[in-house]
Amino acid sequence: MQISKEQIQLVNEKVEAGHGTQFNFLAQTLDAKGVDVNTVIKQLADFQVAIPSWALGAGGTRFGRFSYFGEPSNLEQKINDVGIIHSLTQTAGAISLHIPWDVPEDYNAIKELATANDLVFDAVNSNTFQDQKDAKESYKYGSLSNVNKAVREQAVQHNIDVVEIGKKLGSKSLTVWLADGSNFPGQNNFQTALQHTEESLKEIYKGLPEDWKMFIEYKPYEPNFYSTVIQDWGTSFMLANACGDKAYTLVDLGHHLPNTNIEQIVSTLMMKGKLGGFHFNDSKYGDDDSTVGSVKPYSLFLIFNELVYGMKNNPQNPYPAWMIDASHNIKDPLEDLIQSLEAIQEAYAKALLVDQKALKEAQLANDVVVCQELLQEAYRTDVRPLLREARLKSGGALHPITAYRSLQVRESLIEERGKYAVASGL
Ligand code: RM4
Ligand code: MN
Ligand code: MN
Repeated sequence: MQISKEQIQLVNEKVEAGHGTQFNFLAQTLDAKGVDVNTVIKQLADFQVAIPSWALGAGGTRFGRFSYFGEPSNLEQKINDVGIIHSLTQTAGAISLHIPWDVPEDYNAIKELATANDLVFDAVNSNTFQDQKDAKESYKYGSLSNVNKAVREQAVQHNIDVVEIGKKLGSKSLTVWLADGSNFPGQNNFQTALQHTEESLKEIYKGLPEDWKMFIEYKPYEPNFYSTVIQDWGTSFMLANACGDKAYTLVDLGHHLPNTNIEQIVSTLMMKGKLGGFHFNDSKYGDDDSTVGSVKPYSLFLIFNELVYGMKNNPQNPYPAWMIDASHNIKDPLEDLIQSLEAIQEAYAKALLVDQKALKEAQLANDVVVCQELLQEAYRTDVRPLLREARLKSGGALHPITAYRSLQVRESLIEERGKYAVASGL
């Protein structure tokens, strides 16, 4: 199923008048404060976030999985799902593939389908955390860090194969997330594991095309219970530096221990020109549990404040690759992704409203109270009319969730694909 511009227009017409009043009021208020509203709207419209091919089905836990029905069971259908989200939000203009979950069969057909859905291919992700059916070696005791050279070589080769797949699709980056670590004290020699990982990453790096980037993701726990080889941003940063200029750290919001100051990590990495990729999600306890901004929206805003600062002041840092990395246990994945996109745009818009000049002055004067006032002034602004205006201008829906429901998207997908179609992935 595809959603046409006309369908969206019809749904928008019903609520357009109300939007106009709200938008004009906000635009006047911001204008009086010296905000260039048109520039903010353009920045919002330009901000595109990739959707991972593995987030379109219901997620689960080791205890169970509850389908939302009509899930996409092949890559074509996954691209269609992202196309639906993009047509409603105009914010999800890219898809990120996980290999081997989503290896294209017919590359030209897949590329054409993506173009028809107004999508490009973002980073390709390798998978050395699961054993594949005909694989010679097992990753049970690690992949790039394994004590066994043959296992490391297989894992390196897999990453190089993933790059080859990405090249055919027009991707320009490889994301490496390693599950490597140990389950019991004494199981691994930490130094050997890190040494092997560095050597393996350097081998992969050698196979990276000139105009590509390699993103190294970190995570403190899971699936191993005792130690993780790339446990934190410092380890990732160190490995990226060891590899070279095309290697970067990737920050996934769900990959931090409680109370970690993620905004400070973002700031440091951007200053050093090493923040390459970014995975959005929110969490209370663990990894990729919740909708972006659903638990800690103020933290998300503070993180965006640093991202906005870095994008303006750190030309040494490339424009980061944005992706949602979330799992949807009980919600319709498409609705959840739409909510996440809204939260991302909201935090971004609020960060764009921070009066950076006044903030700097207050910081130099050590006026702590004014510093906080300035951040909270921006945070407390209801920016949703700006988001709606940006969507309206780009041909998206004023209210994507309402439109999704009134167009009966899930019902059509169930009809098309059958109730029990299941998506590949985790
Ligand atoms: C990991 C990590 C990676 C993702 C896998 C599926 O926790 O966030 O980015 O590829 O999950
Ligand atoms: Mn991630
Ligand atoms: Mn994760």
